[in-house]
Amino acid sequence: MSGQNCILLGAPLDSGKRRLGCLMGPDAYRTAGLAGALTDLGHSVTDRGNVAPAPFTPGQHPKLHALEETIAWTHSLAEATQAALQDGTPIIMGGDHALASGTVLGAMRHAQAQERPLFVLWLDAHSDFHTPESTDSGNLHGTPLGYVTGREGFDAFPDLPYPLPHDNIAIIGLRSVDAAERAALQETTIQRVDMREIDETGIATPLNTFLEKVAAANGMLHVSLDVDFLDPSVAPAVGTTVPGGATVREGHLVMEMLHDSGLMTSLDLVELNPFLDERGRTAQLMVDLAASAFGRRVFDRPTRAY
Ligand code: 5AB
Ligand code: MN
Ligand code: MN
Ligand code: MN
Repeated sequence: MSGQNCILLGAPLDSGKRRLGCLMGPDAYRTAGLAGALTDLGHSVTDRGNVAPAPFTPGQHPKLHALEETIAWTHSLAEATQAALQDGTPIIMGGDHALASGTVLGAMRHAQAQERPLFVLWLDAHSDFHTPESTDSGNLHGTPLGYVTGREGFDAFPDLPYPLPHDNIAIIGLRSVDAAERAALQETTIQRVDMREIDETGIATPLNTFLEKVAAANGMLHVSLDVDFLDPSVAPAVGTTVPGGATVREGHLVMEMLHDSGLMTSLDLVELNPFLDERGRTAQLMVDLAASAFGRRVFDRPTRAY
């Protein structure tokens, strides 16, 4: 597979939590050479610049941080993602993970118009399955999977075209799940892959299980890569560090397998906080991982048929 039409969208959204810095993410990816890495692999790349939130009036909510702003971003990012999917493969340069409420919504609308099911692969230390009621922190970057699956309490957000089916979701890299999220997740068929399972079976086994399901359904696949999926020793530029994360090679293997599968139709790069980085190393690692997802490899090998 070569010659995809990669569409870069900057999403300098910083409203999903209180610590600032993710708004610098899009420019860090540009500085680290994301576009050049993709053109070197034979893809065409268009940077559509940064998306802006829809107009909003900030309010005061007793618990939720920046609710109105996050909803405004959800509207604009859904539209930008859906439009980009009509022209190629969107790569959303975040921004914190609250942006995925918008990007997944846009991908759901696009998939529905194509009469294809949408699948979501969530690479993250956290499950991001809270509702506005269940979150203790009030930080909406912990809620996007709750929103897109149609959990209660998101009435002020854009209406979903349909709730994303639990069967269409895998979360890989889990090691920090709040009690309320765990209770809710255990009632679902979401494929939940924690670090222990990765230690015991390797990361390829559960990923193959999921990719086989996507392929069998002729699905579209949105991938949401949170920096904290990776171990903080190799990816320090993130506000929510959790030890015991994926290694550099586990990250690359996931991306290489995604490339070989030919299934990925859109990609979020989220939670990079360049203010916390060390000489750009996290931004560079994220660019290198994206390159693996678009075909960078040491040697060609026979690709597995899904
Ligand atoms: B991230 C926590 N569960 O709700 C919460 O980084 C963390 O997008 C959420 O995965 C982390 O605040 C959100 C404690
Ligand atoms: Mn996340
Ligand atoms: Mn996370
Ligand atoms: Mn975070």
